[in-house]
Amino acid sequence: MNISYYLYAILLCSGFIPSLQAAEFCDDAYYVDTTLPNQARWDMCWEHRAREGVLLHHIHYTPANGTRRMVLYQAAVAQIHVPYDNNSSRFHDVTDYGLGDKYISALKPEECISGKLLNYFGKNILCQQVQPRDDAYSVDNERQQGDALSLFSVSVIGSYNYIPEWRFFDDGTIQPGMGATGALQRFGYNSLMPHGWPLTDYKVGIAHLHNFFWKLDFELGGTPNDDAVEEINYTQSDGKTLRNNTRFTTEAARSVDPVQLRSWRILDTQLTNSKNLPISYDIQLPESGQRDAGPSFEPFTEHDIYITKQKSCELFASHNPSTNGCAEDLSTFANGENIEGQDVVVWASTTFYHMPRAEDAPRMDAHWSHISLIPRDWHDKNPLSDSAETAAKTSTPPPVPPTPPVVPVEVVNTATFLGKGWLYPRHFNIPLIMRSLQLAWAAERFKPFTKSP
Ligand SMILES: [Ca+2]
Ligand SMILES: [Ca+2]
Ligand SMILES: [Ca+2]
Ligand SMILES: [Cu+2]
Repeated sequence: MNISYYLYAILLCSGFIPSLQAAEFCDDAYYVDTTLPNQARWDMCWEHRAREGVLLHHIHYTPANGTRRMVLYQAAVAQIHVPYDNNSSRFHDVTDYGLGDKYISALKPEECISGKLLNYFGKNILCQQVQPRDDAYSVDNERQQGDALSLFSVSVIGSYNYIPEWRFFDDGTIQPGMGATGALQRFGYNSLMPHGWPLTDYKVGIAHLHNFFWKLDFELGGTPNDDAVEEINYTQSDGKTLRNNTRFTTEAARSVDPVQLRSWRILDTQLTNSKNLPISYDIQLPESGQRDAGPSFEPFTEHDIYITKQKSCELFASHNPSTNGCAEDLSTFANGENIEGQDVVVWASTTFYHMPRAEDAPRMDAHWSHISLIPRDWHDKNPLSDSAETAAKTSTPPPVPPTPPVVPVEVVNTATFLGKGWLYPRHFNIPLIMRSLQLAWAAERFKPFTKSP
């Protein structure tokens, strides 16, 4: 043992040198370990694959001053499906080309400002950055800046540059995203006008969908066989909104429902926070304004989210290698198997409908699609706030707002308008009436209340 080792050991014991946590699940070169400015920490391993491009595994989150727990065992892009409106091409970019190997770009330092480039066999393919993510919260005079760890790569497939990005927020939120930029891929003559948009004389940009799929193999708390998935719907009755959670016992294929405010969550049936509520993650598909339920020969497009029992050969949402009897796509992965006490996988998707426009040339803007994974009861309270429970602040109610001036409402004969096809008398100042009601309600609500002895 030489003298420098002694010196290092003394410094380490005395706390002068931070102890570097060695990667448990991969070589140090493929280990990402980031502590964000407010002390929340994310650590995980990454791997390069020809089809998925960069795949992440053993994803752990440690809240500021909290417990380190695994969230996802593995997470990857599972397909980019691009059917064109004139049915001329229906690309399955991840399986039929790939996000990795020759399709993954070498990133330059200027593409990864203030970040760190991670390399795979001498090629810098992944950018690791810490980025501000706007306010974590802003209450009274207290403002907390939020930050996120971002990991992105770039893959060039045809004329498109895809940017798979994973953002890990300091509050535990995970936002898988996909940017699409580069240039338009397909054009046609004027006869294709119904399937696209005129760009120049005799040239029509053909419209298409980008269906993005992710395979999310959650493993909450590092235990795979005790995670369960619920669907949450809300129904309305007499002005009241009622919540209804339904737990899946078998594999499921489900779709967004904006009317029922539908979302899903994965929860651990054993681990709870200090309030005895199961630790969980909400799964939200908020960009549901565009959907693709394609032709019958693409049954995997029928639904937006699939819950399946983990199978190592089920890798891609479509064009999955069906050798050795493996199923071909999501519609057959979800074949009714029991998922109670099993290792479950969530396949989530979102769609971007791309109608070309003049602005798409000569350089197409990066259009982004996201899904959101948000902690629910993972913590005991907002992990970024040191404030005591908020109850204390409600002891002093805010001042009662001044009574709004009375504005005469002009009543007109509805029949006049009904005759012209109007459904309500438009001379009513609806916003003003709403505002008056709102103020009256607020005045009532914030009256100091007295507790009965
Ligand atoms: Ca678990
Ligand atoms: Ca199955
Ligand atoms: Ca799992
Ligand atoms: Cu496009």
